[in-house]
Amino acid sequence: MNFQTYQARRQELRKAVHGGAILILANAEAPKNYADNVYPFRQDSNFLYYVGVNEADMAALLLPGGEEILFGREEHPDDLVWHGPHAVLSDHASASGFAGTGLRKTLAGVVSDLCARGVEIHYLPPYRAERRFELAEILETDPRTVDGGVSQILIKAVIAQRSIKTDAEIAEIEGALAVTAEAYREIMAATRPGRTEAELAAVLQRVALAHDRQQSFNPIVSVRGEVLHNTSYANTLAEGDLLLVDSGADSARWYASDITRTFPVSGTFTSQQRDIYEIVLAMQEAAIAAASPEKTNRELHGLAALTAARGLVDLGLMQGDPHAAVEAGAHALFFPHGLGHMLGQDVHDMEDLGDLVGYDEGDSRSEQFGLAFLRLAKKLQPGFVITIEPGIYFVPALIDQWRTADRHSEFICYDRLHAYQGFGGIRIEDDVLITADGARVLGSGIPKTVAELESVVGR
Ligand SMILES: [Mn+2]
Repeated sequence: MNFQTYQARRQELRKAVHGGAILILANAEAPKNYADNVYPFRQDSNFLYYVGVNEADMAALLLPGGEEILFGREEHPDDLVWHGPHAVLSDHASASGFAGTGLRKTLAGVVSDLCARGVEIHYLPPYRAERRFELAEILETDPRTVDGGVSQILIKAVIAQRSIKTDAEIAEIEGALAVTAEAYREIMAATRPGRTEAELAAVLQRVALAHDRQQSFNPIVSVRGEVLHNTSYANTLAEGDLLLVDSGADSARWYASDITRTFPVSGTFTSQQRDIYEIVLAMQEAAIAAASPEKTNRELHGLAALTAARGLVDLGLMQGDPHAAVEAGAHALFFPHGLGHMLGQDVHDMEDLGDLVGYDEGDSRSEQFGLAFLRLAKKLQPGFVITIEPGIYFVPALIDQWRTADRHSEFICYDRLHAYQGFGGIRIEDDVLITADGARVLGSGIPKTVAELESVVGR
């Protein structure tokens, strides 16, 4: 990716928005406890996509006539002392193909002049509170009106563009996956009874840091895999536990990766664990095999759910017609989340832009438990990169709740679930490219079958 890549992206965006000016703001540093002590910097993904510069407090303004201005901070003589030699605004402008530059503090004035001339300012939804105030200041409006003023046409144009990954972007995601694969090889080898979740989480951090990469999100490393977003690392691994690891490193250009593997702490699955594992693997394999531009992701989700229901009926944990069970939503006791999401510059790609990323206009999320958490339902297109991440979980509180309410008892064999107290959960996740006639799992492969995992865990 070079300055022409970013220029071309901006040109396409301007064409799609046709009319008005487009304002894309970089992120600011985020203070932890005082202004100079900050969280690791994460650039705004839209700014990365259209400008590609990883520096705080910048802004890009694309004018209707084709003029483009990159705004950045003023250099201070002391900067050389604190920051050493570094790229300045003119360097950033040539790296990203901007002809015009301006000081960030002049942005509000430029926008104000445009507004006075009746030029509409298109901007994207803020997801940080500071951004809302920043926009209010630039647009000379009340912060409470900022969200209502976001540009629908800009949102749709960005989604259309960022949804289709180019070869260079796919190479970035595979670059991220190479680091992630190394981290999984190391964490699997280091897993054994007596180790702590924290020690194993440190393996993921060490491998990414050794490549000078950040995590795409806070990793999950847990023997309580049934707690879906469990980011505490307080447990010690015991014989008989399953360890669920959901993590991914960023690429050099801040594209995400997102992988989940679940494996036995002892290195060998119990027969109970293996039975459930094989169902989850079958759910994932069925969805990957069916993935193509012919299908919607809602259909893939349904296929995974049906595979789960069939497997659980065979195992005696569910009963009745699997189709009817899925229709009723009974399988969601075990598979309570969506099959996956878009992946790209963000791990949940473009989630800041709302449900139009995953749902066509006029379509919306189901209200059914489980299906309501499906982030992506759209018809798939060549160039989409999605995660396919089915799971089966035994959530004691949820099982108790449903049993007490006698919920879906025609489909669920509650008496058989006592034997799964403390089982935890299993999820398997890969990153998948939709191609012209099917799909391709990205990356060079991370152990996934029972035999593959048993040959590497603890070794
Ligand atoms: Mn995911």
